[in-house]
Amino acid sequence: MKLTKMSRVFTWGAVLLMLQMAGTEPALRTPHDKAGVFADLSAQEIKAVHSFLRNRTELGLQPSKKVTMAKNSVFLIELLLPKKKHVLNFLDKGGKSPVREARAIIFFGAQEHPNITEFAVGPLPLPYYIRELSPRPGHHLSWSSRPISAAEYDLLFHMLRRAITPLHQFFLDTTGFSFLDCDARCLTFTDVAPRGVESGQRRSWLIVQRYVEGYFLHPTGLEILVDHGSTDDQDWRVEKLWYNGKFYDSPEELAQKYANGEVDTVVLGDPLPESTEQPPLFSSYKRRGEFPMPINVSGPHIVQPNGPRYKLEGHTVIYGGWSFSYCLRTSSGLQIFNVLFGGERIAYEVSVQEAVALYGGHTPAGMQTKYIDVGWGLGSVTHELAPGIDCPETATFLDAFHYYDSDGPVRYPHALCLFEMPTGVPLRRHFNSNFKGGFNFYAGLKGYVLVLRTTSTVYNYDYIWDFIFYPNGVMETKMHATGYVHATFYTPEGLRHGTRLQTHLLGNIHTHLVHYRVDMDVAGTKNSFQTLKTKLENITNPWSPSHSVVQPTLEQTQYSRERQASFRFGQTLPKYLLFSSPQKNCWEHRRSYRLQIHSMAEQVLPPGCPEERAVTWARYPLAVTKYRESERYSSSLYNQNDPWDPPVVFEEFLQNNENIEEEDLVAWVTVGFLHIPHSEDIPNTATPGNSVGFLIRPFNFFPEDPSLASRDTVIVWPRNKDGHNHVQRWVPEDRDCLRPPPFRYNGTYKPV
Ligand SMILES: [Cu+2]
Repeated sequence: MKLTKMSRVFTWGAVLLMLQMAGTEPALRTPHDKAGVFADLSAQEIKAVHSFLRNRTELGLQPSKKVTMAKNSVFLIELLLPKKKHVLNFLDKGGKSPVREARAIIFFGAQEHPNITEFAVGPLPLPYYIRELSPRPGHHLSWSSRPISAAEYDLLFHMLRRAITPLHQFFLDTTGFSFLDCDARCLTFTDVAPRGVESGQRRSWLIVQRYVEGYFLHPTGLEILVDHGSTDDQDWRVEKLWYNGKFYDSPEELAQKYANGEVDTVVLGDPLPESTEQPPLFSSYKRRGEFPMPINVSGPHIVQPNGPRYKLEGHTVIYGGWSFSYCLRTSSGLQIFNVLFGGERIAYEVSVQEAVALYGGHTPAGMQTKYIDVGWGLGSVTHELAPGIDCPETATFLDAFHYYDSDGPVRYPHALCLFEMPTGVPLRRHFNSNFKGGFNFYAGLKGYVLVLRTTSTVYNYDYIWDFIFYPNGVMETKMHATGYVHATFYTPEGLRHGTRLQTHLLGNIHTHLVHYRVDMDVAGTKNSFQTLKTKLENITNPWSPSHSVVQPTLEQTQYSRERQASFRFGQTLPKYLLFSSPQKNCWEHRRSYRLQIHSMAEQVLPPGCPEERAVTWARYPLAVTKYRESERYSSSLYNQNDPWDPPVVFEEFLQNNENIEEEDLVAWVTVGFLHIPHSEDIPNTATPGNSVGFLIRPFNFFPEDPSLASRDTVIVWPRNKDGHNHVQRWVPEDRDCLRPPPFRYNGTYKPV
């Protein structure tokens, strides 16, 4: 047994040594061709599933774009992941390839009791069966929990235009904009969620805004509550209005009171600059102002003189010691699978599960807002990345296909990018002084990382999602928040809940929280979880007994049950969170990977408050559970619009309090930050300081730093007899400077 462990350790070392000596390409082979098992559905596969469903006449399907709620339509088609045991059997044991299936969500609106049903459709690429996927036992997907669709927005606009006709003059007088015959001076709205106060409701507060560049920052002071729960849009009603601090029961009441001079109105100035001499709109990106030292030339670029140093084989990425497969899941976002370093598995899956933003405010829309973004198509809003801005020009840009509220696959060009970049800081370096004005040697390993990136633009906000791979076996995930803040109309009372950002604008306080699933497989699926911390001891100084020594000692805790390994916010999270294999390294330490969390998140909602049921994962910066197929996702498309009775309740994953020793473990990580908007959030929240994430780092996993295999090391030896320093390097010095490709950006995404 021991021999096997030792031989594994030494084999890897020997491979490195052989590679350095032989100067050849790495000989390690991983079955990349097999990784197609994780690949997102292709456009052809989506089409095949869609046409298979359309041909099932008993489903009575109609196009999604048909502007009615009373229809049956396919809302979403995405990959249905096979069971992990089947995938591992295929990848590791030569078992048969798991059946490829799609998950299809159908909204059955054309019936007396409308419902949502999820199906498995397979086998791909030529499907011939359909199987209902049941939600958790005892739960059914309520009709009101479905995400909003383009058809529903169409109907909402129609209904709103009709209902608020009496307010036409009021709008013109107070905003200069309107909903009718408006041309360049139109009003629009932002709807907030959750939509109501209890399960079964679909009552949305709409913030009426002037439709100008950055309209999110142009509330008019009017918010409207609309009940749009019925499948017959003729039943939809304006229930209430709020204008500048006061509630009104109907548009007619507000119009009448306005005509009577009984409304405390705020007349907004014209937001559109009349001439080019005037400064641009405050919500615009257009340049204004001047730096003390203006810069008039373009900045540094990344060049790859020898082309990319990573390889992309289908959906699998190979880079130095790393290999992994990626998936851009339409519903929830970026996932990576089968993460290997040096041919050994470290994680089976690392994936984004949910992103929420929970607000406070004085206006009804402000106090109502609890955005749970998977319910807004978090994984589908992956719009085009700009070379040189969103990713370096040298990046490989990858398209994505989503079927979300459409009638066929939609191509999102350049939705993902993959690139290597210099970090600007050495991975390791040392100046070995001879303390006589010279050195014995200098050595450094250039800092490079590989980044896989996508973004989600959820209306006003943009999330940038990164998976970052370092050559020393460290992997990092990061979420940067940017885009427009969610803002409401300024009233003096609003200052309790935010910051005044403009004459009529309040940036509302909110907390961003992101949930990740980290299915660690540290050298196999049998892992344990333990923490290390320090404890001070006060002992008699052994070499000076009249004195004492106060020093830290190591304190290790082994966790045996899920509840024990669920850390609440407010509780101190030990600094060293270790996922360990039963294998030991040559020094008898368990081969482990460490989870290191970078976050400023806190408990936002008290456990048990109504909407908190949808985000019970947000109670825990870290919870460790035993792998279960029924616990693949901590949230769902439906948690947003029925947070009171959601189909997925993370807390239930912990209820059976399973054993977690020598088991297949999953770490669930919550990261986030409190965002108190400030004037510099105009026009947009900036990425510096607004990123959170975590790292997984080897801890006694390798016999030594595995980046020793990198050829980017440079060693300088002091002058020899001829007076020259000797520079030792493993790749030729780069004297070229290739020009990057010219800037290109398209900006469209189209059905295919
Ligand atoms: Cu924010």
